Amino acid sequence: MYSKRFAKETFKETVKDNVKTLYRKKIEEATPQQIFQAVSYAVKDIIIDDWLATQAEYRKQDAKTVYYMSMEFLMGRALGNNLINMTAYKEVKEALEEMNIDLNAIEDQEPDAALGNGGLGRLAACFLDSLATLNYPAYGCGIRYRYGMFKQKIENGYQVETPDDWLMEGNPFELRREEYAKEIRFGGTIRFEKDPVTGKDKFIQENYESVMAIPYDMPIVGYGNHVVNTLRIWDAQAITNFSLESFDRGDYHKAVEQENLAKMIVDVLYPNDNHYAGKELRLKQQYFFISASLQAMIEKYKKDHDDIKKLYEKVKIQMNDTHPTVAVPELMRLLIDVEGLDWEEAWDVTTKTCAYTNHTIMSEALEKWPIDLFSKLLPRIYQIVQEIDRRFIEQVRRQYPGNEEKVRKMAILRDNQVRMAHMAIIAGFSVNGVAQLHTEILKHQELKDFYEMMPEKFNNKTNGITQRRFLLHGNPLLADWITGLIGDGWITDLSKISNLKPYVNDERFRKEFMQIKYKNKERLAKYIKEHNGIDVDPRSIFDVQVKRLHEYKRQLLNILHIMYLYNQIKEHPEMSFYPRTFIFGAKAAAGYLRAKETIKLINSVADVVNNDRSINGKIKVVFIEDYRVSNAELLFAAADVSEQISTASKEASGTGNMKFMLNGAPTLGTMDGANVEIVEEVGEENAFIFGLSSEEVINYENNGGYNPIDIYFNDWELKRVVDQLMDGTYANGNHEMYKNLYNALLNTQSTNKADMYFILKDFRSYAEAQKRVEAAYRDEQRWSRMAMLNTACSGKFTSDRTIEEYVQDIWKLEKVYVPSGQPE
Ligand code: OX2
Repeated sequence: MYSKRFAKETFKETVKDNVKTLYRKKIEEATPQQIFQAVSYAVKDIIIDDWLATQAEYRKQDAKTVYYMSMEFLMGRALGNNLINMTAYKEVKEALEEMNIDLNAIEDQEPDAALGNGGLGRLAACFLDSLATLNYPAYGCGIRYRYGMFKQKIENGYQVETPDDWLMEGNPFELRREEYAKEIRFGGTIRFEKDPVTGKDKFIQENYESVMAIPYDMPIVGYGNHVVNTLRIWDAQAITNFSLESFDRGDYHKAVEQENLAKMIVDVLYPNDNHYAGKELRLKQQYFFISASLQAMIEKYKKDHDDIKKLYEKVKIQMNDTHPTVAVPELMRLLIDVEGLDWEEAWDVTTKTCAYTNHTIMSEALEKWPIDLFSKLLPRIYQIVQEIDRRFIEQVRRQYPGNEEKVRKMAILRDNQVRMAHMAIIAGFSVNGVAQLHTEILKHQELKDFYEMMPEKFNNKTNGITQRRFLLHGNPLLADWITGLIGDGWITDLSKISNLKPYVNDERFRKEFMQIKYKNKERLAKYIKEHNGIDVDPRSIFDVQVKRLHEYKRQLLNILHIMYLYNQIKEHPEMSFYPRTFIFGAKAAAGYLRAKETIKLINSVADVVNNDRSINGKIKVVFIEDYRVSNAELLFAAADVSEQISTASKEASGTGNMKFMLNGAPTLGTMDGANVEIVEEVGEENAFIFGLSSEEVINYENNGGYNPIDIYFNDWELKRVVDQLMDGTYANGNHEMYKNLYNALLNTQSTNKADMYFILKDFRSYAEAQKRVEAAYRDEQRWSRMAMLNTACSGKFTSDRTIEEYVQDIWKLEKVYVPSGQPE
């Protein structure tokens, strides 16, 4: 498709020229990083033509556009992915080989764009890939954090965070768009005036601080269709650089303050997953990128349309969790104060434009801003929120006369807090959960009152992942093999992967499938040797749990079980045991003590177990340092077992579970999140399910929790493991090292806070499921069938399916076909 421009010789020349102009070097003298830059500029050069053509076509067709608003976009690396989607990966690999350059090594030069924490941010990235591939006009809007997700070092078994200086060498794919800069105002006071001419109310913000928001655009390349959408991330800059005239030059202090404010706002991504910290700077970040994005959106709309009241016909705003929900009052402000609409008109537009996705029911993740903080930072926005709340309460009272309990539960402003989720639900025309089970829990538990009052808004959109990154790019051996059998239709239509099913019955194909898995395990073993210095045997079972460290995800259950197995093997050396490599990867939020203790425990168990010659290498434990998108691709491809062991009801969906499935790893998991739907697709006999159901968990919770003490005293093997947290076995004799973990399990102060994630309760069920895993793995025929069936049944879990559902039910976009932007 890009054959014309990717004519090998031309491409090679461009790379050489780039090395020359950028670095005054010959290609033979260039460092790998310099070659990465030179290659990336050559690739961007080609993308630009399609980027221009796409945007021109959108404008020509006056196409409706979705704005995906998100504090996080966990993009990972761009070069390999862009080449894949340009369908030029193999050609470029060849071209570089002819210059003695290894594309893989060049790809490794690129830092991950880690502008996200975990599932929520990676989902946003997968959605952008699918939107472009499916020909839908879309913007991703976010923040260009100076430092992304911290880099994790493991020192002496502990996590140490270091800054992620991802822009150090420059980002070859981004474009700075100074001309679209927007001013953002914080604080000050609001003066009210009647316009002498129109008689309309006017609200004037005074004594505020402001910063400029500068957009950087990154291309989002669709697969093989010439579509290039835009991820627009905003940088902040002091206003003094812009209009020295309008600024009081004498006020040096103010200038410095504004400089600092600008630097601080976009300085760093908050490294919390599923946890709200309530920091003022975070609210500044939110308002900063939302105000900038909405101003740009309206400006763009007005270029081609003059009736702002019909804005909703051309744009939809999807709010990725509550983080961007200040979009509701900000859109109201822009429509009323700037565009001159009255309240009802503005409300009509806003409520037809904004839609909200909920990603969690964890109460500690719910954003509730203290009113005094919120109103000081955003005085005009706060007035608007008050008016939204006032009108909503009136409506509740009309619908439920005399029921003040409803008002108390549903209001936006209550107990000196602004409840952002309530605002999003009240103003949004759509509220969706991210897996069937999660949406049902929202409707019947967490958001019950809202569901009863406005059932029509609620809908489910089960998450998905892009097969282009997580199979085509991450697992080239399997991708080629699948294409050889069923053709390459699966790349843009993953339902076609079910055409593998007939081959599952043929032993020859199952063997080939397992040989590829073996090669991927060798690739990972090499990575582990290089990074951890540990030898792992690719013939052992690769049992993998990679995801953020969180109590509800229960890495602790996994490691306690390993401690239990180790005790067993030590006690019964003759016991038959299939060798197992337990692999973990996880970052803990910097201030999350129990999470950090869990990392230390995993590493300590690894030290003891890996160095105990007496167990003949039957168990190996590996902690992958700095788990991120780029090494995740290696891990999914090499996994035999996918650990998805959250406390039922807590994991809204999960998306790692889908990536493992796609790469042929059966799920060992609870009936939680999207695991339920995975089992539905692949069949319960091809997964290993254990543990309490979500109903059982919710039941316990509604009745004051459960008491783990009985389990502890009645199961001596489990008791021994729990006691080993305190007896120094994994702490060189230190009895305090894991006391927070011990207390979390058995707490001591208040029993209803003991083992809140049901680890002891689910332990035996988990251990038994692990036995089933071993038995299944021993039976090669059976295992290869299970593994291959997982791949063959993964069609539902493409983000292409998810995006089509958002488009049909929520955004109602039209596909736009783009002629190649390549000059002939
Ligand atoms: C995550 C959820 O925890 C996870 O279950 C889900 O798959 C992912 O979002 C994408 O929907 N922060 N991260 C999440 O929710 C929040 C809040």
